[in-house]
Amino acid sequence: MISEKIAKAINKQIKEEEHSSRIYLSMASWCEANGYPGAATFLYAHSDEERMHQLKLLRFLNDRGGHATCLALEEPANKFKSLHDIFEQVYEHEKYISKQINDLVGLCMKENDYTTANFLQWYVTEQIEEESLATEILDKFNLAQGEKGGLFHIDKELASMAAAEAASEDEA
Ligand code: OFO
Repeated sequence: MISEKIAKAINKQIKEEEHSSRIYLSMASWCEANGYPGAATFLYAHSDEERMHQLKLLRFLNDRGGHATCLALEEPANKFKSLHDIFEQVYEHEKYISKQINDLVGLCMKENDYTTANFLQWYVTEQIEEESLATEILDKFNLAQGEKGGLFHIDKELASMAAAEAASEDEA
C-alpha cells in the first residue's frame, strides 16, 4: 500500500503530465494554423505521449491502493513568437519535468518506497530521451540559421521524425 505522502506527490505528477499534454497540443494547433504541418504532426504525437505518461502513473497509483485524481489545470500558452520559440519552450519544459521526476524519485528513496522508485526509473530514462530529442531539434535551428528555406526543411524533418517514432512504436 502506497503512503499518503507518495500518493499526493504522484497525483501532482499526474497533473504535470496532463498539463504537458495540453502544452504540446496547444503548440501543435499553433503550428497547424501557421503553416507548419510537420511540426504539428510531431507535436500532436508528443501530446499523445504525455497523455500516455499521465495514464501510466494514474494506473500505477490505483494499482498500489491509492486513488489517482484529476486536479485543476492552468491554461497553456496559445500564442508563440515562432517555430524556434516553440522548441525552445519544449526544451525548457522537458528540463522542468526531469527535475520533477528526480525530486519524486528522491522523495521515494527518503520514504523507503523502493517499489515506486523502481517504477519511476522508466520516467527517468524517458526524460533523458526527451531532453536529448529537444536538443537535437534545437541544433537543427542553429544549423539552419539564415539558410533559405531553413524552416521549410526543419518542418519536413519533424514530419519524418514523427513518422519514424510512430513506426518504432508499432514494432514495439
Ligand atoms: Fe515529456 O515526458 Fe512526460 O512529461
